[in-house]
Amino acid sequence: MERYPLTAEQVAFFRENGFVQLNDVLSADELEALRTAADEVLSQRFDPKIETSANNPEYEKVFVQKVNLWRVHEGIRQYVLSPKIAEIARQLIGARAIRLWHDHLLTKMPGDSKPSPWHQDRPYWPMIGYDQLSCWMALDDVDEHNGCMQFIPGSHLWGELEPINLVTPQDIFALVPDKEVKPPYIARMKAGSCTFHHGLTFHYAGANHTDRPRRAMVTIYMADGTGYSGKGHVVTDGLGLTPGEPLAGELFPVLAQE
Ligand SMILES: O=C(O)CCC(=O)C(=O)O
Repeated sequence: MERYPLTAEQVAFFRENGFVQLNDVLSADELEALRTAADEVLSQRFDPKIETSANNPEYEKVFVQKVNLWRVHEGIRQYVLSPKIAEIARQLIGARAIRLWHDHLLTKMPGDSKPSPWHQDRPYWPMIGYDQLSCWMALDDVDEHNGCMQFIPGSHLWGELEPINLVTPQDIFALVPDKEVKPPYIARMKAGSCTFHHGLTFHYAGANHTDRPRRAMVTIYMADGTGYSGKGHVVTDGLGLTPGEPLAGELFPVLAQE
C-alpha cells in the first residue's frame, strides 16, 4: 500500500473540527480486497466476543457489528494492520506511535434500519487519556439515504459526556446546553474514501433507506501510552489487566510510529 499524502491543512482541519474526510484513500484493488473480506466475514459466524450485536435484534437495526475481525480473517488483517491508514491516524492525533484499539465492521442492513444516534465514542472505552480516533472506511458509496456519517464541528472540545444508549438514545445535545452547536457536516463520499473522527466528536449516521447493505470498516487507534481505566468492555474483559497499566502488547499492536 502506498503512503497517503496527508496535507498540513487536513491535519489542521481535524484538530479544529474533530473530524476530516479524505477522498480516494484506497486504490481500486485495495477496495476490492476489503469488500471481498467484508462479505466473507458477513456470511460467517464467530464467537460472541466478535459477534457483539448478535442476539440483539434492536441493536442490529442500528448496525450489525463484528469486532476485532483482524484476529480471525486474513483479508481484514491485511487491511487493519497495514501502516497506510494507521500513519494517517498517527499524524492527525499527533502521537509518536499509534496502536490499534480494535476494528469493527458496521453494516446497516436494508429493511427496518435505524439511525446510529448522536454520540461520542470515548465514553464506551476503558481508557485513561483522550488521544483516540477512528477511521470510518466506506465500502459502499454513502450519502444521507444509506447512513453516511455526520459530525458536529468542534464538539470534540466539549469533554467526555455520559455514554449514549444506541438503541434507546438520550438527547446528547441536552447535555451541552451552554454550547453553540454548529450544523452537522454530512460526509457524503465514494467507496474507498473515509472519515477520521476524534473519540469525543459528536457523530451520527441516518438509517439505511436503500435496498442494499451499507458496509463500513472502522479501525480505532489510540496513542501509544493510553492507559487502561478498569471499566468493563468486550475487548478488555477477561484479559486480567490492571487499572492504570498501558494498553499494549500484541493484542493492541503498534501500527505506525515516527
Ligand atoms: O456506522 C455507523 O452507523 C456509526 C459509526 C460510529 O458510530 C463510529 O464509527 O464510531
